[in-house]
Amino acid sequence: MSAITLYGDSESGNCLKTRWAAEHTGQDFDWVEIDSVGGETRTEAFLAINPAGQVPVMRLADGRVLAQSNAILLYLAEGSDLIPSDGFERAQMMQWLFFEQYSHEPYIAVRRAQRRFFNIAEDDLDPDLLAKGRRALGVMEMKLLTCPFLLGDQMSCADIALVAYTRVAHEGGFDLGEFPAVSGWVRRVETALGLEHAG
Ligand SMILES: N[C@@H](CCC(=O)N[C@@H](CS)C(=O)NCC(=O)O)C(=O)O
Repeated sequence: MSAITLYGDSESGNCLKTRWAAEHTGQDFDWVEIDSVGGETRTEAFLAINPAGQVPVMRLADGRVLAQSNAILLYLAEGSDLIPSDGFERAQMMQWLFFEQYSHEPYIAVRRAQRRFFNIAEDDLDPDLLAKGRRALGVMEMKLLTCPFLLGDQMSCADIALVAYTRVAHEGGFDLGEFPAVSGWVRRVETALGLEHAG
């Protein structure tokens, strides 16, 4: 048994962030596959691990448990070059992590989930999801026109968090062709993480 156990759904960007961080930083971990769409996050056994009923969750060998993808990502990246040593740059990384959870994931990941996993018809989707998701991609585009990664020349946790759902945004009906700098960045981050292109 590894010192780290990650409970996650391989179809979920939130969960994949944590797996990529552990792989990129060369840490051993066990992956426990949880079918979040099929209801496995709501079983009594799972709720005993995370009362919030969500993946990802990380459990350490001493029994400590951590939820929330970006908190797990930061824990796994501790001491690596995914976290800048400069205080202001670290705060900029956090800025992107909060942006991801408040202004990106609730639109891009949710629209993708509604289309891909819940088969909701296009006409029944909330139009706000497309508009607000496109706005988030526009914010990223402006930044990525000026530098290869969100903080500059070095990949950080911000790129891992934001690439998770951006690379599959087409499954949510978003056209990344409208955002060429974002498209180039997706390929760059995928290469740095050793991932096949999702497009
Ligand atoms: N803010 C949380 C969101 C986690 C989340 O939405 N998890 C989904 C899968 S992506 C889930 O477990 N859904 C199952 C459920 O709510 O029962 C994070 O970043 O970890």
